[in-house]
Order: sequence, then structure tokens, then C-alpha cells
Amino acid sequence: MADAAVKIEAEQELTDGFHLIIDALKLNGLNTIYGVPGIPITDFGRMAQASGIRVISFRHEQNAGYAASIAGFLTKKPGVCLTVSAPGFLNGLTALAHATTNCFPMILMSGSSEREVVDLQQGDYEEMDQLAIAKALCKAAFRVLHAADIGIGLARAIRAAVSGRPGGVYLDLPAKLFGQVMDAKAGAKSLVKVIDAAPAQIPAPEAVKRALEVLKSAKRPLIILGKGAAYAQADDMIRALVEKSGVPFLPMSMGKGLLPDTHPQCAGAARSTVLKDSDVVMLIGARLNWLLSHGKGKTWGEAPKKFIQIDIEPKEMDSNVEIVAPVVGDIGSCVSALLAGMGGNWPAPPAEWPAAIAKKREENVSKMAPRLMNNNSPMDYHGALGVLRTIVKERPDAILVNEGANTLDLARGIIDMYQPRKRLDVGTWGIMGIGMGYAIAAAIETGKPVLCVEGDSAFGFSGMEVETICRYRLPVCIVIFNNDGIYRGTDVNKFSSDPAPTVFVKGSRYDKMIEAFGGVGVNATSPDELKRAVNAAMDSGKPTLINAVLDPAAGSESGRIGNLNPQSALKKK
Ligand SMILES: Cc1ncc(C[n+]2csc(CCOP(=O)(O)OP(=O)(O)O)c2C)c(N)n1
Ligand SMILES: [Mg+2]
Repeated sequence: MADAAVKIEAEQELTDGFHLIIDALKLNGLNTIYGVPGIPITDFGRMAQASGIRVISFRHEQNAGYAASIAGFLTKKPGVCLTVSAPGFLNGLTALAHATTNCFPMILMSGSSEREVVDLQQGDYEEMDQLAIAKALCKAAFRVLHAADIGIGLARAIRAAVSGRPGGVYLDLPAKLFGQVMDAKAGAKSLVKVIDAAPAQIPAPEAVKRALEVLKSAKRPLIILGKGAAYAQADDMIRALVEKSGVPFLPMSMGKGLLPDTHPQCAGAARSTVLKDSDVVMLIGARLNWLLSHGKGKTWGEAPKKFIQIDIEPKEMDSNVEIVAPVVGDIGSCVSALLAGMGGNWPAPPAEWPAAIAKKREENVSKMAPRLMNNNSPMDYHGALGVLRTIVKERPDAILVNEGANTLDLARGIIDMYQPRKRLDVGTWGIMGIGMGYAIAAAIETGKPVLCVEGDSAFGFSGMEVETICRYRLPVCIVIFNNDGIYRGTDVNKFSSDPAPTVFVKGSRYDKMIEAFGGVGVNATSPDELKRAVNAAMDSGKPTLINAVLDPAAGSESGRIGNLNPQSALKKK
């Protein structure tokens, strides 16, 4: 009897890998895990849930990974994705690479098989050298072999994910680690609470001065706000900088809403004019990649340009064109230093410039207005988006998730945003498949209603997660712009009985899919019907899927980026 009591007491003083990982996550405020269970992490998920961590179980790791990546963007803490070995790991890897490319902090934690067997390639269950494969696709990759190193391992992963330019981190957790036992006190001591995970990076005073001199010299200045600016959560300071400078601003897709798209200085509806005619461009958390035509060529016009760039990553400077005033630091610190340096009487740009932009903007807006009010059935993009535009205006704190080709490009231009970090979309890669993962994480992380505007093709990449949305009863309303295919539903294969590569089953009823899981399905054939259905969904907060029937001929090839399709000289003969 006495012996048994001693034994129990001794056991109580032990801990294991399972619990140390959970304790380390919680100690660092990482309270949500997005993943898919299986060997060797099934019990870990159960234990994490029992400990109060929210465990959101998906149908496919890629969607869990996208959820984690956008959780990182929304919270500035690494989003955590948990996968099983080899195939689960690979399914999560696309999202890890996506997080890195988009500068979102994320940690992919994956179980892995026995090192001794994997390294001798003896054919273990789900054998794969995961660490080696992950390395090329993320910012940092670590493996923890000893329970005593779990604390340090997670600390390293957190710091790597959020400090400097954020990105994806891989953390390899071999099956044996979970069951490793150690003294509970020593275990608790081994955990690390990361202090100041993303330290401020203060820009050099000379760099700030140089930038302000260039900006002041401008006759036609422009500020471009990227998703880095949105990530920074320096919203008030960015707004103050824009307003104090009087400089027109252009938001990139996920920078929309930092200042409302209806702000008098917003040049969103005069994009081509401002890119062509500006003489000084200040980039804030925006890169001169393909989305900005690399800062050169036809889009940017003939007039010589000077670029000021604010970015946390020094290597970003001169990546595509010369940056005459690089300001390296975190965006909050940089904008704050610029504001301080501007002093009390910063001169507004010459009045002709904002006047020219306002004229162009009004022309473009009034050209568009009647198209947005049409009530055609089947719908075209403008009729459907006109309705959604009003709904977002009336519900500015809802989160808009958007993917597709025409569905993306037209929604981006038409739907005004009013608050920061409310528009989540395909990002740097123009990736299809982020939809349901983003919607789930947005609902979980913010508690706000989510409106997903999805091309029918785009939706297909993550469509099975409507079950997840129903299971967790999330306030998500999915609108599918169903034009029977990719770009259009009208392609015909003249050479065999197979359908053309870009078309789907005609007249598909995606609304039936959600009904299978107890959600609300609606088939909407006109803008009026669409409006009623979306408003009902947003009011009720019930998982809803609306099949919006679009004219199959309404879209254009590749939406707005058809020019990127390769052309052969031969084809033109
Ligand atoms: C992962 C991935 N695979 C494929 C593509 C190529 N792609 C670009 S847009 C698109 C789908 C466009 O169709 P849809 O979502 O129906 O939008 P629509 O233009 O018809 O409104 C595809 C497959 C991609 N961007 N990402
Ligand atoms: Mg389509």
C-alpha cells in the first residue's frame, strides 16, 4: 500500500512530450491549433483540447495550413498548423510556403516517423526526411529530439516566424518525442516564454530625413499601402501620415480598408493614372513585385520616378528598380519617425495633382455606377458585385474573403473596404484554395461574420471544408459566382467527347453541398435574390452557401491578368 502511494507520487512528478508541447504553446499565448489528426498526433490533439487549446479539425491539411497562415496575418502571432507525417506534412507544406511568400507568421508542426529508420531509408510508416524538404520552403526549420528541448524549440520557432519579415517556420516533432518522460519540475523550467518576439526595428534618422526630403520635392507624390502595412497594426499612425502629408494613396488588395476606399485621398479608382503620372512613390509595406509590374514598364509611364520604400527587410531595397530613399525598419517605427520628422506645417502637394486624380476617379466611378445597378438574370459580375458592395458598406466590420479570377479582380475593384484587415484574398501567388481555410480562421480569430466571394473553380479547391464550417457553426456566408467554369463556362472541345479543360458540369447546384451538413443552401438567380439571401445569412450567422447563377459568358480569360499567358509566335502565324 505504502509502496503504491510512493509510486503514484513519483508518477505525478513526471511530465512528457505531449504535455510539454501543450504547456509551451499556452505559455506563449498560442491557443488555437488548425490541423488534421492521425498518427502520431491524434492523442496530442485530444490532450490539447482538454487543456483548453482550441483545436480546429479540418478535412485536408492544406486548408488548415491556409487557416494558420491567415491567423498569423490577423493576429501578429504565428498561426499553428498541426499535421501527420509524410502525406499530411506535404499537404500542409503548400500553405507554409504561401505563408513565407506572403510574409505571414506561421508554424507548421508536423509529427514525423522514427529518425533511425527514416535516415537509413528502411521504409518506416510514412517515411520522409521532412526537415530537409521543408527547409527550402520556409524561413526556418527545426527538429526537437529531446523533451527537454521542447521549450527552446518552440521559442526558436516563434521568434523566427514573427521577427523581422514574418514567415513560415517548420517544427519537426518525431513520434518518439511525444512519449518521452522527464521530471515535471525540470520540464516546467525548460519552457521559454518568448519576451518581445518581434522587437521594434527603428529606422536610421538619416534614412528618415532623406525620405522626407524626397517626398517634399515631389509634384505628384503617391503612397502605396501594401499588406505589410495592414499587418503592422499601425493603423492610426498610417492614417495620420497619409492625411498630414495630403498625398494620394493607393491600397494594394489586402491593404484596402487601412483608410476607407471612400477616403477623399484614395486613388484606387484612378490606379492607372497615378501609377503613370506620379513622380515620387512611397511604398509602405508593399513590394515592387509582379503585382506592381516590378516598378517599371508601360504601367509606370514615361515620367521619371523616384521610389521611397519602407520595409523591414533590407534586401527588399533595389529588388527591381533603384530605391532612392530606403527606410528599413518595422512599419510602426518608420511611420512614427516620418510623422515626427514632418513637423507641424508639411506642405500639401500642388493642388493640380489631387484635382487630376479626383477627376479621373469620378469619371471611372460614374462609368461603373449603372452597371452595378443592373438586375440581370442570369447575373453578370457587375450586377452581383453591386449588391455585395452595398452589403459590405452596411456591414463594414464583416470580413471579406475573395478568390477566383474574374470573381477576384472585379470584386477587388468594386467592393469598397472601410476597415483594416477586412479583405483577405489570394495574395502574392494568386493562389486558389485559400477560401474556406481563410474563412474559418477569420471567424475563429476575430469572432466577426465572414462573407466569402468565390469563383466556382476557386471554391472547389477547399469546398469540403463547408462541413468544417457547419461542424463548428461558424458565421460564414459563402457566395459562389457560378459561371460553369474557370474564367468562363463557354469553352467547347471540338476534338473529342471530353469537356474542354476550363468548363464544369453546367448548372451545378453548389448550394446542395452545404445542405448535406445541415447548413443553409440558397440558389440565387438575380441580384435581388442574392441580396436577400446574403443579408439573411449575415443576420442569422448560420453557415450558408449561396449558388449565384452567373452568365457563363460573362468573364474574360484569366480575369485582369490575361496578358501573363505566354504567347507563341507560331500561334500567331
Ligand atoms: C493553386 C492554383 N491552381 C491553379 C490556379 C490557376 N487559376 C487561376 S484562377 C483559376 C480559377 C478561376 O475560375 P473561377 O474561380 O471560377 O473564377 P472566374 O474567373 O470564373 O470568376 C485557376 C484555376 C491558381 N491560381 N492557383
Ligand atoms: Mg468561374
